[in-house]
Amino acid sequence: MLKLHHAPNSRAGRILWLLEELELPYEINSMKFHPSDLKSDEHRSRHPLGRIPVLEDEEVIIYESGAIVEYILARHAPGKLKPAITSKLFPSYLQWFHYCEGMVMPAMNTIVVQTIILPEERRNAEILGQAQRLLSKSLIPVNESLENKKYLIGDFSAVDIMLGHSLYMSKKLKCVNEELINILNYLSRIEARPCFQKAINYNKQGS
Ligand SMILES: N[C@@H](CCC(=O)N[C@@H](CS)C(=O)NCC(=O)O)C(=O)O
Repeated sequence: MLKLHHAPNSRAGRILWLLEELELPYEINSMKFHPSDLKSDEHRSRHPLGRIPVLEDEEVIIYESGAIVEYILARHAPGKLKPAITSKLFPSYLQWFHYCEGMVMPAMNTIVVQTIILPEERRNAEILGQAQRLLSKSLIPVNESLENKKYLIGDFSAVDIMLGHSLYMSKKLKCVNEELINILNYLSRIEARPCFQKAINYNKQGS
C-alpha cells in the first residue's frame, strides 16, 4: 500500500489531497513538523535532507512533491487529473505545475523563514520585503490566467493540487491582496472541496 510520510502545515498536504481526490488506499506516517521527527536518522534514511513529503510504494521511496504527484498519476491513476500530451491544455498544465515550485515557492520559503522560523533578532526586513514583492509579482500572471476559468486549466486537475495549495498558503501568509480577485474566487472553490479540507486539516492539532 502507498505510505505517505506526512507532517501538518506542509507540502505533504498536496499528496494527501491527491490521494483523497483519487480515492486511492493509503497509510500515513504522521510526524511532527519538528527536527526531532524530520531530522531523525530514520527519516533521513528516506530523505537525506529530512524533509517532507516522502512517499513509499513497495520498494520505491520518492521525494519532491511534484515528482510524487507525477509518480502517483503515472503508476496508480493513468489518465486521471492530467490532460493527454496531445491535448491543447497540456502545455499550460506543465507550465503551472512547474511555476509552483520554480517561481512561487522560493519566495514563499523566504517569507516563512523571515516571519516564522527565524528568531526575531535574526530577521531581515529587506530580505522579507524583496520576497514579498517577488511573490506578489509572481501571482499576477496566475490571477490573469484564472479570468473566466473555474480551475487553472479549466477542469480540476493535479496542477490545482500543486499550485492551488501554494496559493492557499500565500493567502494564509497574507500575500494575496484583494486586487487578485480571480485567485481569491478560485481559492473559495478549492476550499469548498471536501478532499482539500480533509487533507489540509489532517492532524493539525499535532502541529
Ligand atoms: N521542493 C520540495 C520541498 C520540500 C520541503 O522543503 N518541505 C518542507 C515542508 S513544506 C520541509 O520538509 N521542511 C522541513 C525542513 O526544512 O527542515 C517538495 O516540493 O517536496
